[in-house]
Amino acid sequence: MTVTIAREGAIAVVTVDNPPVNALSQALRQALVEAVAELNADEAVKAVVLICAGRTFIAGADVSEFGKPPRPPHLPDVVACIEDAKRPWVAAIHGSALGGGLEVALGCAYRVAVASASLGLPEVKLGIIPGAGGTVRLPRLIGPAAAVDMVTSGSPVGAKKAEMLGLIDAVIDGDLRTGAIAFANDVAEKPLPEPISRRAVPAVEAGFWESAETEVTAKAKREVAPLKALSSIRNASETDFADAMAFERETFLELRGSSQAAALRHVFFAERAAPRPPELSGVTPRNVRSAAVVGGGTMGAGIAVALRDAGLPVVLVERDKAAVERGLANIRAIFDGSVKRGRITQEAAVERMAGVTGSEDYGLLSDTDLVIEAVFEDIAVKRTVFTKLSEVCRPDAVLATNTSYLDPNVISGGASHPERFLGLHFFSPANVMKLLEIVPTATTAPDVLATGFALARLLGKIPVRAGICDGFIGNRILKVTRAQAERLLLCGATPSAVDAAMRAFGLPMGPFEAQDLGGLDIAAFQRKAARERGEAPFAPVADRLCAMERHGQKSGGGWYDYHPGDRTPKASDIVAAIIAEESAVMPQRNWAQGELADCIVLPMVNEAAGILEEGVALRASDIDLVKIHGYGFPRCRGGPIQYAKHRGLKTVVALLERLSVEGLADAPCKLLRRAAESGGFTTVAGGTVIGNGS
Ligand code: 3H9
Repeated sequence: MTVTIAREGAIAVVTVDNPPVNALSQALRQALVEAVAELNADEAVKAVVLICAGRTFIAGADVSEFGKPPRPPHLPDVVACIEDAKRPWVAAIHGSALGGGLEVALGCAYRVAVASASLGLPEVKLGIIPGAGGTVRLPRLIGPAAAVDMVTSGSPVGAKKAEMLGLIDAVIDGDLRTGAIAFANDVAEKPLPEPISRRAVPAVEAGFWESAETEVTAKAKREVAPLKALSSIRNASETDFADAMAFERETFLELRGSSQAAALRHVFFAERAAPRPPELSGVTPRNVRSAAVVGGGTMGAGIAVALRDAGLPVVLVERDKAAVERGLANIRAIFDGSVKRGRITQEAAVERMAGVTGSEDYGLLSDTDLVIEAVFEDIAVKRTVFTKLSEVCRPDAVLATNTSYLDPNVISGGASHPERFLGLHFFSPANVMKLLEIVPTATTAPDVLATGFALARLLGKIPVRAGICDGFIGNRILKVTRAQAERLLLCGATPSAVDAAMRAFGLPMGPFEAQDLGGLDIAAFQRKAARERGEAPFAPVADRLCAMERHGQKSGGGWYDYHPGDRTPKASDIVAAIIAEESAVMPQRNWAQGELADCIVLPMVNEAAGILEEGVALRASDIDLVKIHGYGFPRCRGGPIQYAKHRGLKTVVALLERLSVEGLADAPCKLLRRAAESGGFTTVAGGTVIGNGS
């Protein structure tokens, strides 16, 4: 870390260089205080430019320090020191000025930025609120309404919008350093603006805070920080600066130690680690400049859109002309939907569609870098596709299957150059869902595996490596969730009670509502295949519903009844009668919501540990990412393993043992027991080991 001071005539340029993102470590805070003192003492300096080296302005507090006791100088004091400096400081912003970075900029007398810069207070995404004046200075500068928007959403704004809001004083065209120095020379001659801390907060209309609270509560789901941020802004509007700062700091410190903040920090670092697994460091991925998708159904079309959104030209191959037309129509419909939702412009949709070539001719793939198969989940059909691809594609082209349940080793068997084959399991809708399970086969070459991760980065997805087993990581845990949900029905719970318990836990939908939405037939198909393999999947009620063709919303009924044209689930007498018959021999009981959630979530944890034990996942945090990004596990609980750590691994093991004695769950697996004994799961490059991990 370095902070250097250079002179450009009467302007001092303070350059922060603390890679990778100039985070405000203790050393940087200290160096900034020293720079202020040095420049205060220099009568030749008329103004100061604060600028950063590398890819961004200060991106915030150093999140890795949050688990430790705060060390002085504390950031609010650093910001105050800059605000009280004898000469005006000008923050010169490129990249992102986030969190503590923006708070430092708010301490400066002026802020200028290049057009591509973004500015924001994303603290709520980490389960905290700004802790260095963000909720106190921002409403004084841009008014409470805009401040509430920025702080409670955590979303950054671009430089143009920041200028409109009054958050920055100028957008700099051309070189930032030169422009900022010119700006500083100019303002050095003018009277100083009043420091933000001494300004009053503009008044709000009657009822503003109440309606903001309703809105923020609805959006925050179960996260605590957004509402706390709102209270802090409101407090800052109703008390003086010093009291408001004290209130903000107290709230910040309280949240910093909360379990939600710990969980969200865990997710933050897991998401950043996922795209670059240590076991692939030094492996160069193959180039992917063109792509093709075989199969234009829902998944194939979504994948094609994801590839186009990332700028790759795409060929869509289908078996005949009519299927090609249907596939292209599916793709067009997704782009049209994106235009309607305001995600892209009409022109962008036209341009992206123009980059898709539909054909039934595999010959078009002779020079394609990456082909993703997304045809019907039938092993024979998929094998035929790969035989054809083996004939036409370059030997170094990467070939991938999007299977969600079949064994990629079997799918690829017989394809030529099996080292270029792997599974890429997208989640529906593939252009929206962030998760990508990357499944190497026994023969996948390291650079092909690395290509899967590079593709994920290109598509903006969260990649997780998964080993081969029924359902990989995500769907394997989903099977346990569903089986547990049915077990509960046989012991006195109703579908609506189970769904309500899981919503209360933080899932967007309960397991029965979710099955009715997605359709019960796919899981029935998988159970049939499992039975053919000699397994005995547990789904007594679902099997009977499927036998009656109650496949969910699409067939007018599943776990619930639906009135035509209405998706509101209604308790079903038919389902209740089946449950009563199936549960005749089981002891019935009254369930509290928390017990219902435990009975589903703790077996998920156990399955996750089993997945680690078998090496199907390499890192506990990977499983957390799978459940958060593919299955709606609440982010503020950090994923199943992080949640288990929060509950205490010993407690989890004890509860699972009790459930297993009652016949309500499997006994805890060996790895989970060992983790409970040794204090946690920890990860080393290449795999998970047991130890005193965090
Ligand atoms: C805060 O400021 C609280 C204050 O209000 C109060 C204080 C009193 N700390 O994302 P990338 C690492 S809360 C530590 O891949 P990009 C990251 O782990 C903070 N490390 O880069 C990764 O490490 P590695 C509010 C951080 O170019 C590397 O940097 N600020 C931090 O795609 C590259 O990260 C935020 O929440 C950090 N704050 O995107 C900003 N940030 O190379 C969070 C990043 O070892 N950061 N790292 O894997 C971001 O949004 C993005 O990193 C950013 C760059 C947009 C800046």
